[in-house]
Amino acid sequence: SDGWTYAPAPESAAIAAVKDRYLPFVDGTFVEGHGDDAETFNPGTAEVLATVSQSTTADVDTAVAAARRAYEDVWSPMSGAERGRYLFRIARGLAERARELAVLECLDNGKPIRETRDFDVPTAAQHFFYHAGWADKLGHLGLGPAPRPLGVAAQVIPWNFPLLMAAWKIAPALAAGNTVVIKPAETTPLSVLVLAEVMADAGLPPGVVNVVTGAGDVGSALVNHPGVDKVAFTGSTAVGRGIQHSLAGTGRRVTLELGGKGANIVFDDAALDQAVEGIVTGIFFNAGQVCCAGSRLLVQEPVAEELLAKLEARAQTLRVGDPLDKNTDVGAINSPRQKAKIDELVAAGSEDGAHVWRSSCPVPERGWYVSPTILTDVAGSSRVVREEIFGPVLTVETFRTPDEAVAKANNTPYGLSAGVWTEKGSRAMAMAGALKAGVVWDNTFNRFDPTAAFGGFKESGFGREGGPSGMAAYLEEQS
Ligand code: TXE
Repeated sequence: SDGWTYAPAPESAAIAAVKDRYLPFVDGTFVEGHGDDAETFNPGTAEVLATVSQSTTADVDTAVAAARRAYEDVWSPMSGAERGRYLFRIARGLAERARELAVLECLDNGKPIRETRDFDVPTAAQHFFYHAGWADKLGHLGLGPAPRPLGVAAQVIPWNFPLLMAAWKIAPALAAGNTVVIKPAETTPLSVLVLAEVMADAGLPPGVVNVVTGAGDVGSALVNHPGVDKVAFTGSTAVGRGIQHSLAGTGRRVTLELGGKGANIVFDDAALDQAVEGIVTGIFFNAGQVCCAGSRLLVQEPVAEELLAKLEARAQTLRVGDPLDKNTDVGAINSPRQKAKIDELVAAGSEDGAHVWRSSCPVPERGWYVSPTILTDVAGSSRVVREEIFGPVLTVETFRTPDEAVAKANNTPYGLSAGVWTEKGSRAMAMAGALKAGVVWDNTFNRFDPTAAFGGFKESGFGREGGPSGMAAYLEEQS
């Protein structure tokens, strides 16, 4: 419906298009950062993929100053209709370079090509198409007579959906008339730097979007920069909390999208085969490195045994391996650090008495892989039930009544996502009302749409991305 088509370029060309070295993008040009170069790795092979010139705090100053100039002189005075045309051109540019971007994202992140091709890249383009449509209709947001942009937005994004998180953050900011300085995660900067090329090719005026590179120190300098009016962060709860502290009292607008520990709740009347597919999507999509993953399965006692047998049989069929292989279901873990965290938590669960089931699918010798893992007999107090694992690891608990399911699902400091599997519509609605989660899926899981607001209750953050409220987060209401 949005004119999406896949680019016909052969994959070898897309692999050959990966450059040896990448530069930050500031004020409309790719410029050397003033930090030491850093390497980014291919998680599928553990080999160096490319070298990336790193920004410094001084480079952040330059980028914020460029964004300020672009905001004052060009972008905020521009009509919404004209801004919308740039966003449409960026969306089309993403579609044209879809194959290249899908391969690059697969190589830099480790997720399967099937996911980058069918999800990350097309959904990123959709976000630009959707927000392009808002740019000349801001007066219809219900925000009063004059929705005003905020100014310069500082955006820090994680490594699990690099291109898509960039699109989530940049598209609404630009549609609303803000300018942007964005920092991708240090392990996955490449697709965002190619997005910068797409934006430059779309003729986006210099300074409207700037991409700085680097790790947490650069991210910290960016979000704490006095020249910034709005901060949007997606990442760990610990860093998000720190940002909230350091910005308190500054008057800067903040939205935070943090961790999760989503419950996937299966009632005894559910269509079990369909539920199995939803559970698999919920926890093995992107190898579970998803903030809204359905990482805790809660199943009603009468069907627990049958569901678990079906689930283990299905999980055993998942192919773990080379992310570039179109038949791969579960790719690599993004970094050795993340893999170590997953392994450590599974070991802790085992020590706490959990029964560990693990797929016997062969796994490549090189690269960072974790096979699908299911933990049963887990104690409610165990770290595996309480902490975000962010890997292909599912815990399983049982319940008897809907009230017990709600109590267990809500027994977490997080509140991002939940799933409910039942054939009774009234029960699904009642459960949704009782669950403290920003998104509740009914008989499905991990479905996303630019029209729907996404964000967390409780310690999963605040503010929404997507839909009209996502736009509102980049606007000030003036009467
Ligand atoms: O996150 P960080 P990490 C969770 C997940 C994962 C854990 C750790 O459980 O295992 O967090 O991941 C930048 N000021 N999520 O360590 O450090 C950093 O450079 C400003 C859930 O990778 O939060 C990167 O660009 N920025 C999550 C981004 O923050 C800082 C996605 C995220 O990195 C900073 C990722 C600072 N002080 C991890 N320190 C989700 N919500 O989807 C780091 N950064």
